[in-house]
Amino acid sequence: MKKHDLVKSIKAKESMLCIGLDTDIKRVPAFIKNNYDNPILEFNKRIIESTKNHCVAYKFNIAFYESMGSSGWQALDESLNLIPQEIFTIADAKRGDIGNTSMLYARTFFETFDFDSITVSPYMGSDSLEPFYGYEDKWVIILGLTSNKGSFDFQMQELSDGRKVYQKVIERCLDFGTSNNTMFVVGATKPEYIQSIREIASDHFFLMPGIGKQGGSLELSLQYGAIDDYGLLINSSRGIIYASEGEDFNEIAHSEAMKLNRSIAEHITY
Ligand code: NUP
Repeated sequence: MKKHDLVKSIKAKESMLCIGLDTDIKRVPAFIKNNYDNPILEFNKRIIESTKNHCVAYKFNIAFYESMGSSGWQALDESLNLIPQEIFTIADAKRGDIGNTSMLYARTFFETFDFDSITVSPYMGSDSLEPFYGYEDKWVIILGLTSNKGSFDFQMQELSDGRKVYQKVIERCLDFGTSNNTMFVVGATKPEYIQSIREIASDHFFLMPGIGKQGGSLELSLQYGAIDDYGLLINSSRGIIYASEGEDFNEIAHSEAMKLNRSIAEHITY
């Protein structure tokens, strides 16, 4: 997908919402688990059907699928095929390895599965990221400053020149791609640092997880992160897909998505 198509879709739908399909078999309602061959697929099918008009992206956290073995991979493949073309898709796989192995990760998520983007870990450096850039209209989403508390262990460490590790990483990663094919993961749990990332990556999209269960601030994240072309995909996974664990889970997911869109629109002009 091209950047202007993503921006157009945000404007048309008045939504920056990315719904996380972190579909955990343990949280799939019993009536689905007991009645369908592939409950993960059926759960996703209902969530996608009820929310597709109210979000601009779906993020599949790959761990939830690979943990299920072959039925998980099948659910991933078939769920992906249910997503309308104009919705941006993310393989949240957090990959990265020596070049020839990264090439296979890229092939997995860009060819075997036709995702628009993949999340990658920059820890192994330039040659581990380059293979992901070999695809037209595909995006590389680099872990910038993550939402978890462990981000203080390495990402927040100060270097001898006064910069933090995450700042150096993001700055260096600007050399690998452009704002037309690169995004950064920036956690909504650390809004006070978002401004410093905007100073480095002024027109890149940020994929922003961490609102809801992780306690991130939607308001401050939008205040510091949003730009003229929006520049943000706000992710919510559990807060939408598990808002109800009853038979109405898809209807409640629909209303939670609408609610989140309204909360975002209080701070954004489309
Ligand atoms: O820094 C990150 N934080 C984070 O939560 C990077 C991520 N990719 N994620 C993912 O976003 C996490 O793995 C999960 O899939 C989603 C957040 O889910 P939730 O807290 O909205 O349920």
